[in-house]
Amino acid sequence: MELDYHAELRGLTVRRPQLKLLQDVPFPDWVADNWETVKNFQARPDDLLIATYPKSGTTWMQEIVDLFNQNGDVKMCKRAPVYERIPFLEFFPDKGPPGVELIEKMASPRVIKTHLPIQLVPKSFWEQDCKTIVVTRNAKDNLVSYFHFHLMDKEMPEPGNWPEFFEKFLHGQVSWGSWYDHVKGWWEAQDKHRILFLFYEDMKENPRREILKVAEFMEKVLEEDVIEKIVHHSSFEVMKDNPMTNYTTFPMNILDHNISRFMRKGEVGDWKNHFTVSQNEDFDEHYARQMVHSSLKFRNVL
Ligand code: PPS
Repeated sequence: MELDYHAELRGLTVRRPQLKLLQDVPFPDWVADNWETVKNFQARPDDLLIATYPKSGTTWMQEIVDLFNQNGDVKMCKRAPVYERIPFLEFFPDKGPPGVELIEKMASPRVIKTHLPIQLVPKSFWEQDCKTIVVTRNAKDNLVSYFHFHLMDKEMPEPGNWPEFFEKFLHGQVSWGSWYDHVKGWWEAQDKHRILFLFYEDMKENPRREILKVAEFMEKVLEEDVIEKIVHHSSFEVMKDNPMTNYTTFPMNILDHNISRFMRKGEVGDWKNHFTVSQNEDFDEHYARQMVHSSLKFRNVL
């Protein structure tokens, strides 16, 4: 699907952004430079937020939620690319409509994507008591996926090579900051806000079970055949071949699928193909220190 601004984006010489801090959290400059607009965003009570650390299953959840909202009508879910159907709150492309603008034009009930850590979510979401679905992914696979995404997405800061990116991720010197702070922040907010907290690994293990949790949270009662359809159409195999979910509609000079596909592998445990033995030891030690006081437990993905 060719959108008006795609042609303009295609004509651009793409510039990798710098990282800029917002309340000590690093962001691509296009988030930091537009912060007032995001901060002042006005949520509505029936807005549903999908909040994730980047590369932890956002697009997967976006498709599941849209399938629910369309009662499993696959054709309706192909009406536009996923990034138009469920816009990204803090996204400000060099050309084309910012996420906030797309959201403001949407009819309620709106579904909104964000990668913001809990402390930076615009306060109107909490004043309106909005619901949030949080998806998290084990740190090792999240890191590997994030590295590959940096390689292919020119809207992300220069990643450096794998060992360099590995160190930056560990120390939270990447866009949207520390994975540890992000997941712990959302975990701890569960007693304050209406949050459904899910794990990518659980979704892989038993998508139907996790999809039913989403249905309950969204207060959706659907026939069994619709649930089955949602499970099928949100599977990695189907989503990777669907142009409306696999980001191939986005201009290639920005998202270069020849370097790495957006729907890359969709697996649990891919970190083993990338971590050296010594990186793994360093990672485990660092992880234990970061997570020692948290009740948030990820499964060991061996
Ligand atoms: S983003 O850019 O932050 O919105 O990316 P996000 O969607 O959070 O993460 C992309 C990774 O999720 C994988 N993915 C899936 N895995 C399993 N099933 C489904 N349906 C699915 N959809 C997307 C995608 O392949 C990326 O992970 P990697 O490990 O890189 O393959």
